[in-house]
Amino acid sequence: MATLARVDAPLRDLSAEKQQLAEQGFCVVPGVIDAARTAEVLERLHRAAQASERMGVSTFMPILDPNASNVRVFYLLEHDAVFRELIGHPLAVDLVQSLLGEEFLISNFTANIARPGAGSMFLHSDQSLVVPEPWLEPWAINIIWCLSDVRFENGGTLHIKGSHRWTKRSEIPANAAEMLESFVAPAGSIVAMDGRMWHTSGANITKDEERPLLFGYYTKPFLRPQVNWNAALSPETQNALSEQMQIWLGLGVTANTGIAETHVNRLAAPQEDKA
Ligand SMILES: O=C(O)CCC(=O)C(=O)O
Repeated sequence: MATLARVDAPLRDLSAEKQQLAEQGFCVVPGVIDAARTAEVLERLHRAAQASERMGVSTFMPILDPNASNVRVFYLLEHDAVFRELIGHPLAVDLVQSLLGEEFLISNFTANIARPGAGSMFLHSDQSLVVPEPWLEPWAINIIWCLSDVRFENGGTLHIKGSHRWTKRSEIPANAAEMLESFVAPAGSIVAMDGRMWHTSGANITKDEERPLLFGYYTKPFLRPQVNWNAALSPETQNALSEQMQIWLGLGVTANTGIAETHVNRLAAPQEDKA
């Protein structure tokens, strides 16, 4: 197996991007991984898609996509170490914490490869999938890894500017579909998107361009993750994770109750001040 080239850009000052994320609900950070690493991650994604089919986990999800030109890959964290690195990438975590605060959980990590002929899914916000309205604050964020250039023609994620301010379904305008526009980002970028932003996948109208995106989904720690990582990750994978990653995945006995972790640690600590 080829070794992974660790040539990520060093952590940078993202003040402007964080401000844009807070105010406008999204930001694009180009050059997070270089071309060689992007190509390697993409190759591993294709291998994961094939492995998924071999294991009987279909990459076509009729409840999400209109046809099989969208290739969905679930359980990325189990498939390959490279995805375990990306989900905890310091730059991604920096953006997540800027929106959600220091404590968060990794709720999901999946891929959507939109191949030529892929069509749009339904309009949604990811926060609305895990929290009932009203949506008053950002409790979720997507970190989207762009493994190709992303633009309207190849199915770039369509989003509605300002929609992260909609607090209820009744605020979605009747002409919402006309308000959609595509993210534009070069390969190797991260697009960070507030979980309240309404969006959908674009249609890939190119002849031969694939649009592979990875969706890292992070939430406030009091929300139940979309994936039960205790069930989805093998014991080998779980044991290989850092302590920090185990906490972010809610794998400990206290699962997703961050504050309770502190209490448990206190109870387990020496009790000399009790005398
Ligand atoms: O593939 C995309 O551009 C968007 C996918 C998405 O929003 C989803 O799967 O929930």
